[in-house]
Amino acid sequence: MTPTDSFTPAEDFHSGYVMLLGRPNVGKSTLLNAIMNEELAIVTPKPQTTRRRILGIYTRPQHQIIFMDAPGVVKDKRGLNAFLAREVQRAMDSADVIVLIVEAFEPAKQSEELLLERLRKLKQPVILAINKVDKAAKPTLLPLIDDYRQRFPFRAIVPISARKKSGVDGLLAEVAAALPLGPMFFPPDQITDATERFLCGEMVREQIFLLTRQEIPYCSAVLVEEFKDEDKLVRIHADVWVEREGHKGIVIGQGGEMLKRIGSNARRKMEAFLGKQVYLELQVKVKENWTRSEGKLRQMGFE
Ligand SMILES: Nc1nc2c(ncn2[C@@H]2O[C@H](COP(=O)(O)OP(=O)(O)OP(=O)(O)O)[C@@H](O)[C@H]2O)c(=O)[nH]1
Ligand SMILES: [Mg+2]
Repeated sequence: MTPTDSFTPAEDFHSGYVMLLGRPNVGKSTLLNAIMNEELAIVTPKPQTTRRRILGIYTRPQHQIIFMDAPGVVKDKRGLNAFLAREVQRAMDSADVIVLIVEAFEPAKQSEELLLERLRKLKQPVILAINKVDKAAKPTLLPLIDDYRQRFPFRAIVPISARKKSGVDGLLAEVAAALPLGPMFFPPDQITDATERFLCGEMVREQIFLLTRQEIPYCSAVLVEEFKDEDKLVRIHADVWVEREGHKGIVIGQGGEMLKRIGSNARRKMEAFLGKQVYLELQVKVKENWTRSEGKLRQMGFE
């Protein structure tokens, strides 16, 4: 059944917030999308793609699982990274269950050990999802599972491939079994807390991540200034903020070529998502060193 079918919630309904936790690039957002069967969160090959936590609300007659996709955990805690760390902490604080995601083709690293140390201080059950098994050599998987089992009392360990959507049902079953009894927090047909406006801004940022290089993705932010749903058309104006004049030139590109590509790719995704024609206008603006200034970060909504 689909979540929009009407149903009567079970008497022993379970619900709760489940955080997807892990280093950057391990596949948290890919997993959220695989679970929801929707492209909710943007996914790119570059680390630190996700900046704000978004919810994926998975409702079935037995339970409502509210997944939180959050930024990856990084050591540096300055500027924009301080905001990312706060987003991680806020999600952790509100989680009933934590799913720690690691990569199957790498042995546990120092950075994971630091995460485990943090988790040892918490009371919530922790489930380990070993992701990207499609990329790992099979014989390495069992020793890796053993290694993690010895490091931490995981409630369950589930190998998955978020990209190939394998193992995801098994993970869902483990998560559902760890949920407390609880009410339906959101209407059954609501799948996220993110607005269309925010998601369209993310689609622009996704293209910046995919099409530009070096520091550009990390010093760019997209703010949707206008989102007008007219009869047959959605009119969207977004500002792309960068840190320096030089960055502005790169994002615009020769003869405006780069900005045109970013815009037309993002617009196509928006049209598929909104099911309507989109008129998209992008403007590139400079805010000197915004990723390093507390005041400017606040002005841009990174609080
Ligand atoms: N081979 C393989 N690649 C995967 C899998 N899951 C995710 N990826 C890839 O890993 C990269 C990062 O995926 P994301 O979902 O953006 O990772 P994330 O953990 O959300 O990253 P941040 O938001 O930067 O913290 C992308 O190129 C994905 O396509 C998987 O199961 N197998
Ligand atoms: Mg992500």
